[in-house]
Amino acid sequence: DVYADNLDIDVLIVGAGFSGVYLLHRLRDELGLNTKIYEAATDLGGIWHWNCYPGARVDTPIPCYEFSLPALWKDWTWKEKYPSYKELREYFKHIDKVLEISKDTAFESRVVSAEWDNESYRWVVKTEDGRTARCKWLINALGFAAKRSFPDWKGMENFKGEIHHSSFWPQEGIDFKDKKVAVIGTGATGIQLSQEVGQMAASTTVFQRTPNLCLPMRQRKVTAEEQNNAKDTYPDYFKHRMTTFAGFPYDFSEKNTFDDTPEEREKFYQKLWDNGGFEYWLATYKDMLFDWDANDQAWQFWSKKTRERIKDPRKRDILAPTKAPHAWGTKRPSLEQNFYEVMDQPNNDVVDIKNNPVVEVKENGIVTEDGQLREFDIIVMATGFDSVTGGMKSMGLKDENGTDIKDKWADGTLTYMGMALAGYPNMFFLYGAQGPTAFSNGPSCVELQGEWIVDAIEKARKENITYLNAKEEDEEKWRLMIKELNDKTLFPYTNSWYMGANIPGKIREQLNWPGGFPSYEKETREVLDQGFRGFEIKSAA
Ligand code: NA7
Repeated sequence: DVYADNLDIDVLIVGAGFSGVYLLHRLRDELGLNTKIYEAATDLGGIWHWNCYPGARVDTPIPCYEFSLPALWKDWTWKEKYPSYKELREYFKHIDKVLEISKDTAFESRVVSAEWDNESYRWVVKTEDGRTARCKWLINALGFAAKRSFPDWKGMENFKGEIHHSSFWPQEGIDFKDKKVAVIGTGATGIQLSQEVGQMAASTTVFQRTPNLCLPMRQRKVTAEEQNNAKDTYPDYFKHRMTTFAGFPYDFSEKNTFDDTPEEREKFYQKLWDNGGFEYWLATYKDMLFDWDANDQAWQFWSKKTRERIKDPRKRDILAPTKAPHAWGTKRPSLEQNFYEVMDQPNNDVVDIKNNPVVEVKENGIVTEDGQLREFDIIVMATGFDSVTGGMKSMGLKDENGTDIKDKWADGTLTYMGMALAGYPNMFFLYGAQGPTAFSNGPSCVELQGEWIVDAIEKARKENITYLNAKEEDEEKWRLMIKELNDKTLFPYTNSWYMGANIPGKIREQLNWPGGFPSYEKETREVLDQGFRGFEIKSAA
């Protein structure tokens, strides 16, 4: 019984989103290991369980945003090119039916402590309600958005209306009819939310600190027939996505921006723009994220295209200013469908809180520095997360000497390959710190890192390894590699959650592997091929 106290198993996975589900299947069904999942929520799906705000959908087109396992895609089709959280939840139900994940998942099981026992070589993991599991291997499959973040505005507790965070949305929904709504934040979430709520509420006011340089999604319905006709090509499609920079079905051009004439460039940008989605970001000239002049060309085209959609001149200058707020593409662009038109409606508004910050929340609304009080019935926080590192820092994770990971990471993040931690033997994590995480398509990244973890555990078992601990000097090398790669790009110049800059006091550093899939795969595979290079090993006699 997965809910039993004193579970004694081979592998415990924390989290039942894409990462946890994938690893449970591979470790249990292929390696035959006694594997279980602890999940804080009441269902599978990870982010797609928590995020059920209106308009929540994925920014990756199908069939890229799914597993490559034929058993899963052969009988599955989608309804929209960019599925909503509702369809994604259906997909998780489908996964459950085919792979039987739930039977080995304990729901409502939030992990509050995980400590290594140096006598028995087991992890001892405790849940909030007091159950304990002991396991030979611990896998943190928490995703990068497990710890939500709120502004610390004065007076929030005085607000008489409702306050919601996008990632803690009532499962029964919220009635926005005739309501005056404030949406705080313009990340991927804020854009999706305000685009949708802006069509339902009496008025929607977006509080924007940084404009989101959104791209057109080009959403469309997809038929079962067109998908089934394409399934012959799926094996190659899924193989190909692993060879691209970010695990998408496209990659950066071989060309640099100024290899083309201005006319050729305009044509190329227009083609990417018309294709929609992230192509304008991830299939563009290869120097766009490295060279200021090249980047400026991408910015100019974006600004021209976007400004012509907004009629109100004041809103136009806030949402799509003439001067770039940051290098284009160094902060995550959201995909929108009619965000700019919805914001342009007379009943909706946008407040520039970079120049006119919030000073206080009153019982009936929000006051900005210019003294104006705007009244609201509902405030929606789309203020994001203590991204990438927040999850693992919030589960009571301690190293073999009893030091909390918060202390290990107090002066900056250290990991080995974005999958292991020195001092935390027999533990792996994925889709988190210093992996390809934020610069990747989730399912692709999960398969890339998940495959490595499966192979590592299998190798360790074959070699009777009972203790596998990353070395500090190799963590340091990994951190340096990330820094060197990142320093060549334009990312360091922008305040983004990629750089930890969204959380006050957080160290400013690149939190993701910015080198792309092929280099990540090469580096990590070498570690296995060279006999767990960079790990301290103990084996059973
Ligand atoms: P993000 O991308 O972190 O966006 C959060 C937004 O909230 C962003 O616009 C922030 O402004 C704004 N924010 C955060 N804190 C504050 C405070 N204190 N005051 C005003 N505004 C604030 O989170 P999302 O949920 O949208 O998306 C997370 C990822 O999930 C997304 O990238 C996808 O990969 C899926 P800022 O830009 O920092 O000026």
